[in-house]
Amino acid sequence: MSVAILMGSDSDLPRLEPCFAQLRDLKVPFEARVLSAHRTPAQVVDFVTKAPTRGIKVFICAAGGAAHLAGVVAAHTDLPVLGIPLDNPPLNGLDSLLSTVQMPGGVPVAALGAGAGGPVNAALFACRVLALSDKDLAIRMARFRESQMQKVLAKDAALQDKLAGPRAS
Ligand code: RP5
Repeated sequence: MSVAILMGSDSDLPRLEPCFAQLRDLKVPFEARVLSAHRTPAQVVDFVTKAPTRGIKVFICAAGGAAHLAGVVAAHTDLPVLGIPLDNPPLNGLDSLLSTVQMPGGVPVAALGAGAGGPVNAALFACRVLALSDKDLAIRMARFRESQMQKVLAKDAALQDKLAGPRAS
C-alpha cells in the first residue's frame, strides 16, 4: 500500500519536502512525480489509471495558480484524492484554493489548507486513510500524536517556568 504524490511543476518541489518527510517518518512508501494537468495531460491520465496495479491507495496532488491537477486525477479514479493548493504569487494561493475546493458534485477532492500546514496534513490524512486497514500504521500514528502532544506540553511547561521567574533558594 502506498501513496502517489503528483506536483504540477518542479518549482513546487521545495514545498512538498515536508510532505515527503512526514510520510518517511511514519514509514509509509510513496511515489512522487512532476506531472501537469495542463502540460502533460495524457501522462497524468496514464499514471492515474495504472497506479492501482502498483498498490497506490491515495493520491496527493499539489499545484498552484489554476490548480486543476487534483480535479483531473479525481475524474479518472475512484481512489481518495487530496489536493494541496500552493500559495504562488501573485494571488498567494486564493486562486489554487478555490480551484481545488470548488469541485463539481460527483468528483470529490479533499482540499487541504494553502500554506505550510497543507503538505504535512496531506501526508497525515493519507496515513489516516491507509491506517484504516493497517494496524501497525495506526499504532505509529497514535505514537506520533502522543509525541506531538508531549512536545507542546514541554513548551508550555518551559513558558510557565519563564513567567514564574527565578525562584528564591
Ligand atoms: C502549476 O503552475 C504548478 O503546480 C506550479 O505551481 C505553477 C507554476 O509552474 P511553473 O511555471 O513554475 O512550472 O501548474
